[in-house]
Amino acid sequence: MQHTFGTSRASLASRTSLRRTLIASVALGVALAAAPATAQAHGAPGTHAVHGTNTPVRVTLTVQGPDGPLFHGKVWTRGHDVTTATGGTHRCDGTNGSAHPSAVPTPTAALDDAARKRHFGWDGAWYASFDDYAVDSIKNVSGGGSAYWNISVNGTPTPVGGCQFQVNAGDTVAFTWTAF
Ligand code: B12
Repeated sequence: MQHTFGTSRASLASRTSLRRTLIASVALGVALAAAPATAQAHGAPGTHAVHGTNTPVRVTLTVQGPDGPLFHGKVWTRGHDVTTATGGTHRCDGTNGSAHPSAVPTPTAALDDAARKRHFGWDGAWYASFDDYAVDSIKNVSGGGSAYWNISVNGTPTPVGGCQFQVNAGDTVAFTWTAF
């Protein structure tokens, strides 16, 4: 009897414990599900944007000219239409050339955002064949036939033009004057 009574109390305690565990698990699940969404919505540096979203991201932008740095700073950016004197107005949001199915932040859009905020100019010819701009001059510095503005992200030259490549929060985007 003692044993039966003991088992019954233990069984009740076990069911109560199981219910508490279930409630705690559900609460934890809800909290975990909400946490990443909050971080992404704020675009915190160091976090990566969800692929395929155009949430503004903060990147470090460097423009390295032939005689030294022309710009270095952090910039908030997202994919958007840009306008250049030579190339006119076109999208620059990663959907260029069908590189991404929906808009994303890009290197050239980051350059454009920095240029607008810090009041400097850049220019680029539009190539319909690539659905992209060739960035030809920044702050009136151009390649002049013997150099070009190389685009790299985190130290690696992009394999596509600056409106086709996706940048993520915390990335380092560099436009570097590079001699042929
Ligand atoms: C030569 C060349 C260059 C030269 C062009 C100047 C010169 N003195 O010749 C330089 C070194 C400047 C160059 C730069 C870049 N290039 Co390039 N280049 C080529 C290459 C090998 C031949 C182009 C060519 O002469 N075509 C023949 C002429 C007759 O046709 P064209 O239309 O007049 O050619 C012009 C355009 O191609 C333009 N151009 C060259 N590269 C690029 C890149 C982009 C995005 C755009 C819009 C235009 C453009 O310059 C050419 C000369 O005026 C092609 C590969 C290929 N097989 O096409 C890659 C190619 C076009 N380049 C490419 C890339 C990625 C770049 C860069 C973005 C690399 C980088 N990360 O910096 C940069 C452009 C950066 C910027 N400032 O916007 C890619 C483009 C892919 C894409 N879908 O966007 C290609 C296809 C190579 C590849 N990865 O397969 N490039």
